[in-house]
Amino acid sequence: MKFKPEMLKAYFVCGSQDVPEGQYETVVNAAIKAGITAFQFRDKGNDSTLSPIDRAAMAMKLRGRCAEAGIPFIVDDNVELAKQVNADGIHVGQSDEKIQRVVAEVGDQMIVGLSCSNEEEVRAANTIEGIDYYGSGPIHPTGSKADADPVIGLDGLKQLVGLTNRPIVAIGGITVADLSSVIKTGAAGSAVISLIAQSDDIDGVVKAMLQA
Ligand code: TZP
Ligand code: MG
Repeated sequence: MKFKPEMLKAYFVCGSQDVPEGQYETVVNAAIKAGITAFQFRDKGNDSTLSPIDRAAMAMKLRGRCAEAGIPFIVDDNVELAKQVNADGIHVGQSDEKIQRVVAEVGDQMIVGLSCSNEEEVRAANTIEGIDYYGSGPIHPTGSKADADPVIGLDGLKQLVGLTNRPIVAIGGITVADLSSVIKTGAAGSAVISLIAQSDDIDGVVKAMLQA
């Protein structure tokens, strides 16, 4: 699937650890139905409620749902799993598998995203060919990632946007009240976990993301 910055507008990131046990598929299906523009499969080792076999099966299933909906299915961190399910994309952090290796291995067949939390990381990433988009440092404190980098705020986001021609998606503690401010910084959209995963109005939240 060819990358377009519009895919970052309403980007849902989620793993089984982010929802009540047994609800993962239901929540992701609801988000897809509501119109998310991308989905990231981020099912994390210790907190995951899925066994490795169930994880691969779930990835395959959700991969199929995204394909039906015409949105990219992006795997967090795990290049092997991304290849196994023929994912549309892979997203890695600074401490995951080296971005140069990821680009060399799957860059010609997959969308490649890289988390860049500060100026230094954006400048370094700019020199590496084959990265499609950056995920920002956390905008606000987040309860969804234990080892999150220091918060950068909307001002920090705006700074990062000014350092690159590549699209940046904002992440970290984003609420509905932030959505239009995020877009005003020049970022391509917002990536959220809890805003959707913990919502009792997934339709309303996704509409707000699309309209921001
Ligand atoms: N990377 C930086 S913050 C974060 C990730 C994966 C968690 C975002 O979750 P939430 O619930 O939208 O703050
Ligand atoms: Mg990671």
